[in-house]
Amino acid sequence: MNSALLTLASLALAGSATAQSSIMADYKYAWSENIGWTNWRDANAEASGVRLHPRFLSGWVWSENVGWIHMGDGSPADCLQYSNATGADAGVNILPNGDLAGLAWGENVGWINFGTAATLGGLGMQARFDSALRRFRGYAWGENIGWINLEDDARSIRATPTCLGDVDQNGQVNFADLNQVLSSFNATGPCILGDTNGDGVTDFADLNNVLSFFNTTCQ
Ligand SMILES: [Ca+2]
Ligand SMILES: [Ca+2]
Ligand SMILES: [Ca+2]
Repeated sequence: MNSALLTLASLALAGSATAQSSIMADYKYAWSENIGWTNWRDANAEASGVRLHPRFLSGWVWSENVGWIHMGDGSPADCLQYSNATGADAGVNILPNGDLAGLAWGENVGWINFGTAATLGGLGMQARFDSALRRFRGYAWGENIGWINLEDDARSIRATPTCLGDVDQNGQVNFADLNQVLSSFNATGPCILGDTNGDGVTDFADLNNVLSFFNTTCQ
């Protein structure tokens, strides 16, 4: 194989490892009463499907009936969570208790609200991520499409375990990630590369994330 081809092949491999959907192949569909099935994994051959970050989601959901739904661009303006104050910084966040919050954008159906705790929290049916079961639950609401059901046990959306130590998101936890944590150790504030859990500080919790996932190949 000539070197140009080899370079292309390794670039393609690196690309797929960098941004692969974290939704499980057997648990990738959710149902909406008005738009039918939505697929959370397969956008762009899984490279652009929904991805779970410690405190937010990113990627694209495909609906056969209404097209693309964008969960967020993976880069909140403050590096911590989407503000949802402007369309450019909109997306779905994960709150500390697992409840989802914020807005997804459907190219043909407008805003979809994942922050349903105020409406459905009393019933325990708010849209949320159950980190023990690794599955989404509850209901999201779109003004134009009604409910999206994440609660159906037969057809649930589940995520592979998050590889928290992969600071540079290249699909491997290795010395490069360890180095990022050590070189930003004790730094506080947004946009710190070594902050693996997105809590605004690089500390022992982040070091522990790298060490406990060390040499792991991530999803
Ligand atoms: Ca952004
Ligand atoms: Ca890495
Ligand atoms: Ca941290």
